[in-house]
Parts: sequence; structure tokens; C-alpha cells
Amino acid sequence: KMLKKVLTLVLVTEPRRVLLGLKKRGFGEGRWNGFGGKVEKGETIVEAAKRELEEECGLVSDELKRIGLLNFEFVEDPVLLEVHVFTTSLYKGIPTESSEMKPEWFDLSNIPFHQMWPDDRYWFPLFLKGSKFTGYFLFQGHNDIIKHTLTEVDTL
Ligand code: 8OG
Repeated sequence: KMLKKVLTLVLVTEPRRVLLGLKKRGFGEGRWNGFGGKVEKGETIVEAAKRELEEECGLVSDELKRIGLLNFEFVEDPVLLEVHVFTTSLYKGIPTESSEMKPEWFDLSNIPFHQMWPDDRYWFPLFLKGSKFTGYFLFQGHNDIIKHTLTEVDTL
């Protein structure tokens, strides 16, 4: 009954900053986010994550670490989004704007939560302290979380 979509999200970090992209079109337009998208037929989740990272901001990484698994539901929408979250600080290339994303570095003390998906306020602190996590968020529309769970885990 529930349709599931599998998606990726990659957060590139340096010791004091994180690379986010301003989504220029489509789902999440106008919000800063990591890089990612739908997993396609014939590719693994980590292959999809690497592909989207390169397509959306021009960076190549072979060192993605899995750090989170987030499930999203939207009221009155039968689609479940399963987002696999990765991080890396080892990459090649220079962040470059694409048709999807305008990349920019943000100091860790200056993350633009007011212009991001609202769930990010909950789980970014776990990502930033190096924890792994699983979460579930039920949205009403694209702005309001009406139910959520978030757990630090040792194994994803
Ligand atoms: O292909 P498309 O641009 O639709 O992929 C959506 C991207 O947005 C993908 O990288 C996963 C990510 N994403 C969601 N929901 C949320 C969310 O609530 N928070 C964050 N940070 N990213 C999300 O689909």
C-alpha cells in the first residue's frame, strides 16, 4: 500500500564548515540542503549518492560514510521517503553551481536552519557530533512536523 522512494543525501564537511546547496528547482526548492536524489535502477545506494554529489556540485568522493537513515511521510500522501544520509571530508574538485544546486560553505555555528527542511534542526546536531542516527518524521505540508522519532544508533 505504501509506495517507497529511496533517496540519498551527502553532507561534505571540513573541520569548521559544511557544504550546502540552495535547491533551485523541484522538491525542496528554495531550501539549503546536502546533495542527493533518487536511487536509479541498477545502481547501489552509495553509487547513487556519489553520482548525485558529482552531478549537483561537481565534487567526487570515494569515501562516503553512512551516518543516518531518515524516513519521511506526508499526511495524505501514500509515498514513504527513505533517505540514506552520508558524510565525507575527503573529496576532489571545487564546488560548482549546477542546474539543481547553488553550493556554499557554511560555518558550523551559522547553519541556515530557517531556510532548510525543518527536520534538519533535530538531526544535524547528531551529525555534527559524529553520531549515527535513525529518524522518522511525519509532515503536514512541507513546513510542519506533527510527529517524529530520532534515535542515536551504533549500527545502521
Ligand atoms: O531528487 P530530489 O531532488 O527530489 O531528491 C530530494 C533530496 O532531498 C534528496 O537529497 C533527499 C533530500 N531530502 C528529502 N527530504 C529531506 C528532509 O526532510 N531533509 C533533508 N535535509 N533532506 C531531505 O527528500
